[in-house]
Amino acid sequence: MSFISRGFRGKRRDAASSSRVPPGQYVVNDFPVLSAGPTPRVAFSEWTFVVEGEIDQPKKWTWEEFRKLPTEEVTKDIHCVTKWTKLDTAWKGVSVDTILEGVETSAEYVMAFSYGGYTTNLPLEDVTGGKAWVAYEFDGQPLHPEHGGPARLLVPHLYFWKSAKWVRGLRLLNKDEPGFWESNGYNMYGDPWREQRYWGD
Ligand SMILES: Nc1nc2c(c(=O)[nH]1)N[C@H]1C(S)=C(S)[C@@H](COP(=O)(O)O)O[C@H]1N2
Ligand SMILES: [Mo]
Repeated sequence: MSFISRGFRGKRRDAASSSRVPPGQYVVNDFPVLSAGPTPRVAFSEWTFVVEGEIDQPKKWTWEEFRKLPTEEVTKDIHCVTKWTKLDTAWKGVSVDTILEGVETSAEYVMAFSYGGYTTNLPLEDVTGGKAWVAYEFDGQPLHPEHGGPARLLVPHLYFWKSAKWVRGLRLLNKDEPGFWESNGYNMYGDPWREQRYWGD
């Protein structure tokens, strides 16, 4: 009997989590590191974050100024295009809504750009409305450099390559342009629920 009930519990757990796991993904418990190049080491004293492009007055924060912005704590599932999904990741950071507060722009897209040269493109709609953060803590600790510290973009509803590590700013654009991976075969949008992994998906 105990064998049967154990099996039953196992299936129920799978069913509960599979509704959170996009097609083609599997759940991992560790936190893999995926970087296209070496980890840039950015000193807090040198770090700045900027909003530029289609904006009258670019906005810029030092680390000290940025840390004074209102923060949010969020717990989200993340999905990498290499097929791992990590459930319930806990972050603290600044909502992109806060960063863009008061900004008037005709732009419909953003290019996130990073220390080290990485870029990734997103519709403005996908980084506003409570969908994206510039995160600087993971699991209650300062974000480790390998995972993007001092700060990274967090856009959990899209594949994780959109969550630019070591993010340095957002460029507001009228026209969608491919970022680093999007120029190298990855999908321009990257919705994990529609398996938009590569060009043509
Ligand atoms: N600057 C930068 N950001 C990046 C990447 C990168 O190579 N450079 N890789 C992306 C990819 S493909 C993934 S899956 C995640 C990996 O984040 P992690 O190393 O914290 O797991 O970061 C994304 N952000
Ligand atoms: Mo990835």
